Amino acid sequence: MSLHVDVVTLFPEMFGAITQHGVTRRAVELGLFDLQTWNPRDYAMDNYRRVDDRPFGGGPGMVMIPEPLEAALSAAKARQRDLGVAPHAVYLSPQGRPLTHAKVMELVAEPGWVLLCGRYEGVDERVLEMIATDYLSAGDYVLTGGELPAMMMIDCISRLVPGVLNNNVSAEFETFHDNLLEYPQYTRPEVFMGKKVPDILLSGHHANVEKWRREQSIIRTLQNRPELLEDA
Ligand code: 9D3
Repeated sequence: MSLHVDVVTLFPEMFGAITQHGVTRRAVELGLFDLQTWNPRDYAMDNYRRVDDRPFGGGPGMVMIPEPLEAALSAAKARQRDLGVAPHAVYLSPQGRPLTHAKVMELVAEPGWVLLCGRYEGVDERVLEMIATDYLSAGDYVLTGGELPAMMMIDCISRLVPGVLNNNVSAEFETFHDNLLEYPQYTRPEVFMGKKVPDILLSGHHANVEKWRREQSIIRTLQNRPELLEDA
């Protein structure tokens, strides 16, 4: 299993943040996931390489014009088809549904997607009607574009691809399904600046350790995310 991601973006260099670092970089090196970017600017029609224009009807800011976007998206979809993937196009937008763990599980079942990152005030609606099959948001706060949400999405999906992480992720699915936050972690030294590791973790009593961790998870969830317990 390997994941094919094509990203349409005016800022392709930003994606080095995931392809050049850490677990995601290793996944690329192992051939477990590949990422290609397509810049609408390279498909601009005029001498100024223009990709934006003023919105019809007035209003602040600029809108991404349809022609270069459509051309970049078609190139991205063509690569997906060449790889034998039925293209599935996601527009990252504050108007989309917020990305959740459940949605990530749905997405990781797909062999690939095309991600469209908007800039300026947004994208000409006609391109979205023609191409976008899904609209996803990173949450209810305002960013300057879709690139960081796209990278968040790629990051959290790629770590679920078998072989990307060394440990067994299926166990991890279950803990998230419990709707509980994680328990606190400690490592050496046993005493750091006068602060000691909880005795129970040094006791070697596995059942007590498990009980303590579960209690800590519940306490943290009650304190920081009580709404998770209502869902459970
Ligand atoms: C006139 C209102 N516009 C500015 C406040 C709307 C607007 C346009 C473009 C707001 C944000 C953006 C750029 N954001 C994204 O492209 C984006 C985003 C986000 O801002 N928050 C959470 N998830 C996402 S996914 C894409």
